[in-house]
Amino acid sequence: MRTAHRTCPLCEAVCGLRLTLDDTGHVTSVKGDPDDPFSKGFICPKGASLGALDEDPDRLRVPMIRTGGEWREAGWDEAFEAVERGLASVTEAHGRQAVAVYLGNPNAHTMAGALYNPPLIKALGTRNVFSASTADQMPKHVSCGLMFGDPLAIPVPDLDRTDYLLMLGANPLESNGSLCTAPDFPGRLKALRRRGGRFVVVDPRRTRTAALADEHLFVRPGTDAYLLFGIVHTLLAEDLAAVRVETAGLAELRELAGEFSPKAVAEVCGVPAETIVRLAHELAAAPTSAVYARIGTCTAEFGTIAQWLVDVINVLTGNLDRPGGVMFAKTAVELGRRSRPYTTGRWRSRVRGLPEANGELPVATLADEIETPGEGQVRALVAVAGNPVLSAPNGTRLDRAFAGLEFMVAVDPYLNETTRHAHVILPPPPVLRSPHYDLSLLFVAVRNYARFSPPVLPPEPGRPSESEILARLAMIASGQGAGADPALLDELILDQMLRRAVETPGSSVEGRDAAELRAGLDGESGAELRLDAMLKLGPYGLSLAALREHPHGIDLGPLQPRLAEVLRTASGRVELAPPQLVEDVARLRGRLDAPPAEIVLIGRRHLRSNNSWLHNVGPLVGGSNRCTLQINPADVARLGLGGHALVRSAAGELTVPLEPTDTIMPGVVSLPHGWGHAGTGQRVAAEHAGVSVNALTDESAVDVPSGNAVFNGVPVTLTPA
Ligand SMILES: Nc1nc2c(c(=O)[nH]1)N[C@H]1C(S)=C(S)[C@@H](COP(=O)(O)OP(=O)(O)OC[C@H]3O[C@@H](n4cnc5c(=O)[nH]c(N)nc54)[C@H](O)[C@@H]3O)O[C@H]1N2
Ligand SMILES: Nc1nc2c(c(=O)[nH]1)N[C@H]1C(S)=C(S)[C@@H](COP(=O)(O)OP(=O)(O)OC[C@H]3O[C@@H](n4cnc5c(=O)[nH]c(N)nc54)[C@H](O)[C@@H]3O)O[C@H]1N2
Ligand code: SF4
Ligand SMILES: [Mo]
Repeated sequence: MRTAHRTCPLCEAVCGLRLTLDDTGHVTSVKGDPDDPFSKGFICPKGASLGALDEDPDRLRVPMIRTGGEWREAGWDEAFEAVERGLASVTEAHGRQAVAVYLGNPNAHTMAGALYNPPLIKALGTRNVFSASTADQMPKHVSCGLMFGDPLAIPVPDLDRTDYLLMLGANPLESNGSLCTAPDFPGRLKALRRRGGRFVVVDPRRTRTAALADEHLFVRPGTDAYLLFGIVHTLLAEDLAAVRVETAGLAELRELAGEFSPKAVAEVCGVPAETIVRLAHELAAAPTSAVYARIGTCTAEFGTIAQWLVDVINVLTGNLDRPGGVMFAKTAVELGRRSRPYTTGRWRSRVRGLPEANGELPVATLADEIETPGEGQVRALVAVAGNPVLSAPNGTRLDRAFAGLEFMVAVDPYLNETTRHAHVILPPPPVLRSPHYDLSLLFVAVRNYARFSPPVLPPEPGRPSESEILARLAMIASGQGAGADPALLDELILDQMLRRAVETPGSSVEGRDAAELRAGLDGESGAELRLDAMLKLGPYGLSLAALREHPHGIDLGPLQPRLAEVLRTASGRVELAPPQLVEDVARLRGRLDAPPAEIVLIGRRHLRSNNSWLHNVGPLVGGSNRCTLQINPADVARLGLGGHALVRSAAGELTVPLEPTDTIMPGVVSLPHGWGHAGTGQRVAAEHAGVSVNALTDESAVDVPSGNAVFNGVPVTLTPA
C-alpha cells in the first residue's frame, strides 16, 4: 500500500486528492487531500471515482484503426503512419483549409492540451479551428476582450471576501463552479452567508444552489441581458454608480441603457420591475458586491451582451478590481498575454460568414463547413478530447457529416459517438500516469495558487504520453513525418521562449544566455521542461523543483488588485461601450416585444456527470443522475402529458421520460446534455443511454458577437407520447 497525491482533473475546482494504491498500482481509495491549502480536503463523487475511471476496462489502451466498419488494434508507429497518409491525401488534393480541428473540454484540464494544441494548429495551417469554447464560454472571452483588451482577462468574484453575490445561470452545487476556480464552492457560499453576506440566485430552476441562497428569482430563459440592462439602467438613472476605474464610453452606455428601464424589461424577463430596482440598490449599497454569470447566460441568444453587462455592473458599483468585488488572478504561469488590443472577425467562416473569435470559428457551423461543397470544404478532422456529436448544437447533423469525412483522427481514451467516425483513434494514457498542472484554470481562480502533480504511476512501456501524441501529430502536420522525434518540437519551442525572454526589456532574465537557461531546466519530459521554463519566467519566479517540494500545492495568497497589469485596450481604459456590442444591442431591442414561445428548453448539469464522458463509470450513473425532462406539473396537466412526451424543435424530435417538479418555471423544460449513448461498446453507458438534448438544439441559432451556440431558450412543443 502507498499514498500518492495529485490534482483532480475532472472539473474546474482543481481539488487536491489523496490516493491509496496497492502494490499492483490498483487504486484502493481516493479522498480529498486535507493538506491542500486551496481545497482543504474537499472532494466530490467524481473525484472519488478517479481510480475507477482510469481502470475502466472499456478504455482504449492501444491505437485503433478502422477500415470501413471494421476496427482493429494497431501499433503506435503504424497508427501515426496511417495519420500521415490520411492527412496528406486530403491536403495534397484540397489544401490545408480542408483539414479542421475540434478541441474538446478536457483540453482545459491537461498539460498536453494547453502546451501542444497551439503548435498542432499552427502546423496544420488551417483556419478551420473549432472547439467546445463556442458551446460554452466564448461570450465571456469576447466581452472581456472588448472591455479589457484581453480575452483571458476574466475577472472572478472574490468569493471569500464579498458581501453580496448575484449569481445568474450557474449551479456550482452540481457543477462545482466554472470560470471561477473555487474548490469547495458550496462551503465558500455557506461561509459568505455565515459572515452576514447576501447571496441571490437567478435561474429558471430552483436549483440546489438556489436553495442555499438568501433569495432565488426565476428568469425567463435567454433574457438575462434584459434583466442586467434593467439593473444598469437603475444604477445610472438613480445616480447609484460609483465608478473607481478609468473608463471610456460611459455616456454612450447611459444612452443605450435608457430604453431598458426595469418597467420595460420586466415582462420579457419575468422579473418584476421593483425587484430589478431593488437588486440595483442592493448591489450598489453593499460594502462590496460581485455579479457572476455562467453557462445559463453564455449559451443563450444574447450571451455576449449578458457577459458584458455583468462586468459593466461590477464597474458601475465600484467593485471591479477590489477585494470583495471581482478580481483578476495572478497565475504562476502567464500564457501569452497579448500585445495588441483584442478584436474579433479577423476572418469569417466560409459558408455562413460567421466571425472568428480567439482564432476559432463557431462549432455551430462545423457541419456546414463539412457538408457544403466548394473551395475550402472541410474533408478531414483532427479531434482532440471532444465529443461534439453529443455536445454540439444539432449533433445529429454533425453525426451524419462526420460519416462523410475522407479522413478523421481522434485523440481520445474512448470509442464513442464521435470517435467512431475516426479512421484512427490514438488513446492517451490514464490520468494517473500523466503529470498535471492547471495551465488554463488558475487564471480564473479565487485565490492565487499553484500545484504540480507528477505522474502517480510510471508510463506503460512503449506507450506515448498525450503530450507526445499531440507533438507527433504536430510534426506530421508540419511535414516532418510520422517518425520524427517529438522532443525536437519541445526544443524548438523552448528555444523561442527563452530567446524572447532574454531579449525582453525588464524580464527577469533580460540579457542572460538562452542556452545557459535551457541547460538549467528541470523535467522528466518535454512538457515538464516547458512548464519549468514558464514557471521560472512567471511572475512569482517559481520552478518545477519548488513545486515538487510542495506536493500539496502552494498558496500564493488572496487576489490582489491588478487591473493596470491586465488592461490591454487601445484607450488604456475599461471600455464600457465597445462598438461590436453597441451594435448588437439593436438585436436585443428587436426582441423586446417579440411574443415569447409557449415552451422553451434549457439544459442542466448533474453532480455525478461530466458532459458526455463519465457515464461508463458504474458508481456515477443511475439514481438521480438520469436523463429526464424536468417540467412543471402545471404544464404536465395543461398539455395532458403522461410519463413520456414527444418533444419537437426546429432541429429535431425526441421522446423523453418526464420528471415533473415545481422547481422549474412553468413554460420551461430542462434536459441535461451528454446523453444518448449508442453503438460504441461502452457497456455501462449503453445501459444508461438516455437521449441527446443536442438532437433538439438548433445550429442555426448563435449569439452574434461570439458565434456561441444557443442551448438555453430553445423553442419546443410537447405532445403526449
Ligand atoms: N445542450 C447542451 N450542450 C452542451 C452544453 C450544455 O450546457 N447544453 N454544454 C457545453 C459545454 S459547457 C461544453 S464544455 C461542451 C463539451 O463538449 P466536448 O468537449 O465536445 O464534450 P465532452 O463530453 O466533454 O467530451 C470530452 C471527450 O474527451 C475525452 N477525454 C476525456 N479525458 C481525456 C483526456 O485526458 N485526453 C483526451 N485526449 N481525451 C479525453 C472523452 O472521452 C470525451 O470523448 O459541451 C457543450 N454542450
Ligand atoms: N458535475 C458536473 N460538473 C461540471 C460539468 C458537468 O457536466 N457535470 N461540466 C463542466 C463544464 S464543461 C462547465 S462549462 C461547467 C458549467 O458550470 P455551471 O455554469 O454552474 O453549469 P450548470 O450546472 O449547468 O448551471 C447552469 C444553470 O443555468 C440555468 N439556466 C439555464 N438557462 C438559463 C437562463 O437563460 N438564464 C439563467 N439565469 N439561468 C439559466 C440552469 O437551470 C442551470 O441551473 O460545469 C463544469 N462542471
Ligand atoms: S469538485 Fe471537481 S475537482 Fe473536485 S473532486 Fe469533484 S470533480 Fe474533482
Ligand atoms: Mo464547459
